[in-house]
Amino acid sequence: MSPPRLSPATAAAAHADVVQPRYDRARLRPGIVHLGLGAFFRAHGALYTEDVLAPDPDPWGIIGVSLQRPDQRDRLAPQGGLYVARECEADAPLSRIVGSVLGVLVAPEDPGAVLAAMTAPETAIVSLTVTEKAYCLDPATGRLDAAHPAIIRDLANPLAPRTAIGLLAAALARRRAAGRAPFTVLCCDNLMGNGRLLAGLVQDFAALSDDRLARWIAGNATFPATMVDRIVPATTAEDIAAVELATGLHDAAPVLHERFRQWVIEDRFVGARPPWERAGAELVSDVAPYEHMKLRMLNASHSALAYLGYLAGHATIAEAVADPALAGYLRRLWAEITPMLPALPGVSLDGYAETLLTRYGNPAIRHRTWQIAMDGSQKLRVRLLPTIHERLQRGLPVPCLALAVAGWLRYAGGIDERGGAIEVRDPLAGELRAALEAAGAEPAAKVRAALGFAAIFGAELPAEARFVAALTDAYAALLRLGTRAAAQTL
Ligand code: CS2
Repeated sequence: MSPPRLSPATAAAAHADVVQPRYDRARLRPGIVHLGLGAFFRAHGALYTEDVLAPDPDPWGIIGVSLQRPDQRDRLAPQGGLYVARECEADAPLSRIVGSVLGVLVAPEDPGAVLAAMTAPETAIVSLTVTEKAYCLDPATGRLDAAHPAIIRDLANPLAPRTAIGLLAAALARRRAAGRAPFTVLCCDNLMGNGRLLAGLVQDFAALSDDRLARWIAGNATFPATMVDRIVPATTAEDIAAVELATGLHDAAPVLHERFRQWVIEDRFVGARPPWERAGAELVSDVAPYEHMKLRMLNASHSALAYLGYLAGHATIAEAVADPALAGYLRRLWAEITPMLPALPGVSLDGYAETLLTRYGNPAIRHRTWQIAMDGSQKLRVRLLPTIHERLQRGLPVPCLALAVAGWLRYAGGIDERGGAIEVRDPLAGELRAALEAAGAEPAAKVRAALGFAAIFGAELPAEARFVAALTDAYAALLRLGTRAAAQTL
């Protein structure tokens, strides 16, 4: 017989070692609206919040918003918003039932309901994890891409916006019209200077229809920067079965995550906020050095391992770092990155790198290289290219960084080392592949074709002969030697 579905009525029947919410869910008030209710937020922000919810009436329940599809709502609604978060560590796996998400709205189905939730007087924070491409950013300027089709659509439909930027601007406009204070906008995506970046995008959007609104947002709302970290692979059917076995309940939307977590938040809120520091969040005045460290060490090496690991035939990050050729490369890659990072008092970058190796090697976390390889056109310029730029400015070589970019280039071509097709997921996948095919077989021509994508590489790096040469060498080595040998040689 299959076990009962997780819901408020069945939660108490979970196995005795499953951690239950320690507060009265009926007394939670929704103070946070979260845009982009994916696995990451449910295993990170929602858990920090879960950890600080008090037994008394608590104003920090969360309304989740899906910006595209109804799937997440369809899975969570029959469970009354409850889901299992399972910490996957070989020594002591731990399952808990999470109650901080009170409900899920689907923006394309009912944008009015989303705007109403964002405009409600009790909503003090709107947080976001919507992935890099959802910011509709013009990479050349760091400002809004006003020609983006989704932005054009939202500008023409002010009552029914669908992008995160359009929703934020519309909700802030409503709050202003109602004489309410704005909310704090908490960007939790892997973008450098994410708070300031998002503030600019929302102001740009507002200015396209109402200059005074743009000024009001600039003067009244706050957009703290954050650095978020926890490894949370996409949930699979096997994960659902494992959680069922571990808890005795069927959950259609569990999340699996590592034990490690980090959340560094710029302490700049319009109004109240949950006492997240009680759960270990670091509230600081300057997040930038933490962002640099995390984006340029963790996310950069993740992307490098995703492309090179995939090409070398490794399905997961754990498999990739178990390959001595790639583990050795990883250490040399970090050795190119760390000298470019700002110092962080009390933090050893070598120690950070060692922790990353242990985290990546966790066999209980099946983080697919294919998953991390997604949207490379959006990720390279945040994770890898700034370090390359800075090293070249100081006259330093970039062989390992260039190999990571070459791995992306090989991957974007859509054919793996054994001639099999790669399912490339990227907003520029079609254009990139066409340009690479048209360039012919010569490495130098392929590199030239890729560097023609100014949205990825900008104008300066493609004009930098040392970068072009390093990338061409690395790409040629991948073709000539294969990925593992190229990673060992460079
Ligand atoms: C990963 C990140 O998918 C990716 O691109 O690099 O999601 C990474 O797992 C997180 O940023 C870790 O905090």
